[in-house]
Amino acid sequence: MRIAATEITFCILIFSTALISVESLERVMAVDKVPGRITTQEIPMPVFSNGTMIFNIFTTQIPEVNEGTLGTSGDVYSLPVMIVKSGDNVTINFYNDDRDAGDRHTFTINDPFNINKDLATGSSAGINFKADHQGLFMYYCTYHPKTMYGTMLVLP
Ligand SMILES: [Cu+2]
Repeated sequence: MRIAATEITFCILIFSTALISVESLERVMAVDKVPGRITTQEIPMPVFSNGTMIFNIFTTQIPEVNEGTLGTSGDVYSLPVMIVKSGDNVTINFYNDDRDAGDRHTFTINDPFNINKDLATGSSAGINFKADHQGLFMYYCTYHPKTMYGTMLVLP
């Protein structure tokens, strides 16, 4: 049986259409896989600020972290995120509630706020400052910076 030229052409057409479809699909998927691609959208930020924001932050520990075996402390802050508005008067009540007597912890933010409160076990302090710089700022403990940190977002 002889295959007509039109049938071959038809088969090639079907095959190439399928290839184009797969190629197009991959291209679309590749676009979505581009690393670092940023899409923007407006996200409502519920910040109930009346000009004064008060946070209570405790030292705490991730349960079952074996410092000797894992080679890291399990110390963390009870609050990893703070959101305030620019111009807010911020009060942070910081409590060193560590179970191990003698473990010091700090609440530290570098420039432009330059806060560094160093507390012994069982002590607490109130930290007051004005959120007069917008942006995202890290806070951390100088003794346990690998595990004990958080971010403060100061909205416009
Ligand atoms: Cu610490």
